This record gives sequence, structure tokens and C-alpha cells, in this order.
Amino acid sequence: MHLFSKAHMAASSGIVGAAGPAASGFGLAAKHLRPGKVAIAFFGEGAMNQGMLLESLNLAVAWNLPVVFVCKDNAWAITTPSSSVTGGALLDRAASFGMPAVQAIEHKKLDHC
Ligand SMILES: Cc1ncc(C[n+]2csc(CCOP(=O)(O)OP(=O)(O)O)c2C)c(N)n1
Ligand SMILES: [Mg+2]
Repeated sequence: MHLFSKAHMAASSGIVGAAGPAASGFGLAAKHLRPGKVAIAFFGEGAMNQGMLLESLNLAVAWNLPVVFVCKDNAWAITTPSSSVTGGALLDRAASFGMPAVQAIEHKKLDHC
């Protein structure tokens, strides 16, 4: 869970939602030190209820940072159905910060051929 590669500029964390602040930090560094580079945060829909992740969405917009936030919605946060602890629509929540927000739907194959 706690991996970091300086060579690949990649990090992971066991703290739910930590990808947000880390990516905004990478984005801030990229903006000043590596123009043209983009930071990407990957997290689950459960993390969208974490305060620090929402703060990082806000700062990314306020500071015009080159960050892409990728939220994988599998409807579960371990044993908690996310619908039981989430208000509103996540896409609307992201858009409310003033960032472009789009949904991608995975089409699962019905067989393994
Ligand atoms: C700050 C924090 N709170 C609680 C946990 C315990 N925890 C580990 S995974 C998880 C659920 C994560 O759900 P989601 O963000 O939807 O990710 P998924 O596993 O579905 O990809 C929780 C609550 C944690 N690791 N960090
Ligand atoms: Mg999930």
C-alpha cells in the first residue's frame, strides 16, 4: 500500500483519500518545475467522502493545477454500500468545484473467451 518511486514520480498510500492531496502537490510541483506534465490521482468512491480529498479538488481548481482525478466507483467501501453514506451525485459534486467532470462506464464482457 505504501509505495513510492522517485524514478516514476509515483506514490501510493493506505490512507483512503490521500491520493487527492498527493496529486495536487505533484500538480503544484509540475506547474512550477515541470511545465506540461500532469498529475493523476486514482481513488475509490468511498474516498469522495473524505474531507482532504474534497479540499484537494478545491485547491486544484483554485490554483489551476494540472491534475486529473480518477474515481473508480465499485459501489462498496469494504463492507459499506457507498450509497448508504453518500449524499448527492459524485459527478455533480466534482463539477461543483468548477472542474470538467465526466463519467466513463465500463462495459463488462459476458464471457471469458
Ligand atoms: C483514512 C482512512 N479511513 C479508513 C480506512 C479503512 N479503509 C480501507 S479501504 C476503505 C474503503 C475504501 O473504499 P473506496 O474508496 O470505495 O475504495 P475501493 O476499495 O472500493 O476501491 C476503508 C474505509 C483507511 N484506510 N483510511
Ligand atoms: Mg469503492
